[in-house]
Amino acid sequence: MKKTIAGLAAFLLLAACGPESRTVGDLPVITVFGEIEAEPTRAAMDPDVEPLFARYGLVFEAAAELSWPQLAALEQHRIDTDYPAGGPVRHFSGPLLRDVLGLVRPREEEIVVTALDGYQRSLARMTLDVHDVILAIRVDGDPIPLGGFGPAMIVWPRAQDQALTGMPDDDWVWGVFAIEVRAESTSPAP
Ligand SMILES: Nc1nc2c(c(=O)[nH]1)N[C@H]1C(S)=C(S)[C@@H](COP(=O)(O)O)O[C@H]1N2
Ligand SMILES: [Mo]
Repeated sequence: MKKTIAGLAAFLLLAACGPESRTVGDLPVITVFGEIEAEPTRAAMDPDVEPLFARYGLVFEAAAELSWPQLAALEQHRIDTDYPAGGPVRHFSGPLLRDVLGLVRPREEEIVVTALDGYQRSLARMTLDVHDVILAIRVDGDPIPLGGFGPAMIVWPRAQDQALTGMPDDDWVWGVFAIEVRAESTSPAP
């Protein structure tokens, strides 16, 4: 009898941890969509229940989601740098942005990063190969909360990489929650 109950408990535990269930710790923090090779982990954007994606025009048929632990499992890099520019030096850490993209295997050369407040920047993947840009998930050692720079922030090694000396803060995007991979947009004819 004891064995049966133990067996049942084990079965229920397994069932609860099946692929359909998620714990808070596995909650996706970054949704990557567009021209990626990775197996999708979710279906199409649903405007009825995903108002933030809808508001910012982030429409997709499928996407790969990345959780905080997945980002933390990649090799972590630390960047000590001023932010905002000329302000206090903070200690940011997280995976290289190119390693994050490595998880989803981009097929195209441009990424468009969208933040919780709708701020959006596009970056060439080549730039991320040349400079050790990170997707910071910790600042001064602590996970970055929502309402602060979280869930993740693009941080550049401007104090370490001479080519970045004096760069402005425009491409330092905090509150990153979505990344689209797409073909590089050609500039409009003059
Ligand atoms: N999510 C988000 N990130 C952002 C911005 C923003 O408006 N939203 N502004 C950028 C710019 S242009 C600068 S100068 C710095 C600081 O912007 P802030 O002073 O408006 O926060 O953050 C950068 N990252
Ligand atoms: Mo700015």
